[in-house]
Amino acid sequence: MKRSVSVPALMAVAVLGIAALGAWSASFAAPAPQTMEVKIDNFSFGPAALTVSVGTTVTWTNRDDIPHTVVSTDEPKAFKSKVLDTDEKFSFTFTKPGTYPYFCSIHPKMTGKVIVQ
Ligand SMILES: [Cu+2]
Repeated sequence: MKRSVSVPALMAVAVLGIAALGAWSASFAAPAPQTMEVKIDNFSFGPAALTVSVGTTVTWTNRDDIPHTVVSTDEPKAFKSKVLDTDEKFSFTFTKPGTYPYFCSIHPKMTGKVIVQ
């Protein structure tokens, strides 16, 4: 091996350079859109009341071992999920301020709300 700089060393420099460039360009990117999680477990939404800012995407995840839905109570409905089996998710992005009550259409006693400010 007569070369003063090995190929692996050059590759390492290249990888570090790309990583640094990525970090640098990420610092100029728009703030990442906010996301919030609601867990469905034991026949309840957690948290039952969630306050978010406009533009937030809320993702509901069914952690229960039976199917549930996430359906807006208002008419017309702001959002309506399909039936979510265990570990399935439903997401909705709230673009207007207001209070959005919702329930599970299979178990109507399960209710929650999202407050968008
Ligand atoms: Cu349910």
